[in-house]
Amino acid sequence: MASEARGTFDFVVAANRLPVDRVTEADGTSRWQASPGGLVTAMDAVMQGQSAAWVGWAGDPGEDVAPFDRDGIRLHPIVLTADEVRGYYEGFSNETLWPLYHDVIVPPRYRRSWWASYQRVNTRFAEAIAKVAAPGATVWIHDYQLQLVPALLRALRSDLRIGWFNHIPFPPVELFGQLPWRRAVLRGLLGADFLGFQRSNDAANFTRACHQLLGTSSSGDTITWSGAEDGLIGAEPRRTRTATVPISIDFRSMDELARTPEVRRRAREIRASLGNPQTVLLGIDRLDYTKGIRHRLRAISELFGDGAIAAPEVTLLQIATPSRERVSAYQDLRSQVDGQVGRINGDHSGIGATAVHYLHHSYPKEEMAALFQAADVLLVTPLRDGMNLVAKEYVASRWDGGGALVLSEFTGAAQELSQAFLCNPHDIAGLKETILAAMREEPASARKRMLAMRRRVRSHDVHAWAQHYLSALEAAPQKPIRR
Ligand code: GDG
Repeated sequence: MASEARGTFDFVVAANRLPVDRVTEADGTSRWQASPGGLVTAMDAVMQGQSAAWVGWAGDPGEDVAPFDRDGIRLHPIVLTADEVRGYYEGFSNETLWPLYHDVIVPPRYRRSWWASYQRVNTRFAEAIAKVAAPGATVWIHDYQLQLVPALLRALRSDLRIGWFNHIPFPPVELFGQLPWRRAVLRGLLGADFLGFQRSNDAANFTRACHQLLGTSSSGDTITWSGAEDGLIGAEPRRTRTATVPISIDFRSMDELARTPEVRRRAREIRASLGNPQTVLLGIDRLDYTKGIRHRLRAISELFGDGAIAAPEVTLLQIATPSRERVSAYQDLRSQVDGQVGRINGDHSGIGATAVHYLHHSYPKEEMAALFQAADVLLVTPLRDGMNLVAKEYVASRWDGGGALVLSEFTGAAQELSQAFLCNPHDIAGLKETILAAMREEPASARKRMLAMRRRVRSHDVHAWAQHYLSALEAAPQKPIRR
């Protein structure tokens, strides 16, 4: 392990979580295991060969872990007490910001003690970054859990180049304005040189909120603000550039994985276990109320009820990955989905003819790739989603040009994957028609759609995303020169 460093890292990533999970072995010992995910892959590619550090929570309350090195990257754990996990993470991040930023699908809860905890933890992140960053270093902060960090960090270290990326939507000011601490959040973000968003509407919503709530001015995509009032930024007007930088996936590795003989064999095995239906419909989501699982099940239930589809010829395989299980809205959602699936199967399944196969588990990447291969139609029906990587992973897995994608208009992905079967999940009649259209599409035109979507995701992969983001951050507040 390298000696404790202070201010030597030229590139620093800050995210709620470190890119590793603690796993406990049978003998009680524990070790760190890389957590899977696109962000980790993307950051890995840009961090390699640089002196780089990652600041984040290790995932267990109260755990004081010393900084350690992994694959040439310094991991700098942030300690959260059990109270802070409740206040900053489950409370303010997941029960206040998450629903507020996803169009108040469930009512956000505004609690002053959670806000105090959020401020405290954001300060701790800023102090940790200030400690590890080298003079003039580039700092890339991720997501809604860390919105105060840009300004807090700038107050400690004005020499740094600071960027923030929003993985989730940014709501219209009519909703954002509900937040009792709305001005403090905007001021926090304006500490950055560059703010990246998934969709142009998210960037526009942010700019409008700054204008209405802070009185900033903007020209093109640059916001100008004299932030002296909070004492954090100094008397000079600051300029922050905002832009749309939609995230993506590691196309090549997903494509390669899906082509392996093991995955192909497993895909055939999955179809055989389902009784080799004519049509396998698939849903894979975190069990989250933003993902539109209930609307999807409603449409499917009606399609079975109408006799438009029937088991065993058609079956839905719904994977719902366990998520935020301590938050009550997620517990409610689980009971509702359990109930809906039970009712559909009670009404529409037969012996050896299951209408909905519902699995509340998470699976390794290989199994995900096999599920994608086994599916004729993937149903991605969120009510609101920053991007939705599952849609892009499906496209990357279909090297055979097969499969069809039903995709909600309310995802960031819909802006790029215009050849998908786009739907409005609130319109159940429309959703039913779209599902049937995807099932009935002629193979030749389905293939054309899939190949067009593959070209898009291949050329706009996660590596292109990271490069694009970093060149924008480097040039901000100017636009980067396009090569
Ligand atoms: C947020 C934004 C934005 C899911 N189940 C399993 C599994 N997954 C993987 C998927 C995918 C990822 O988790 C989920 O990404 P999504 O984009 O679909 O959704 P969120 O978790 O809500 O992510 C979202 C994203 O950030 C990135 O900016 O796109 O809009 O909400 O990669 O494959 N992976 C494995 N087993 C599972 O069971 N291995």
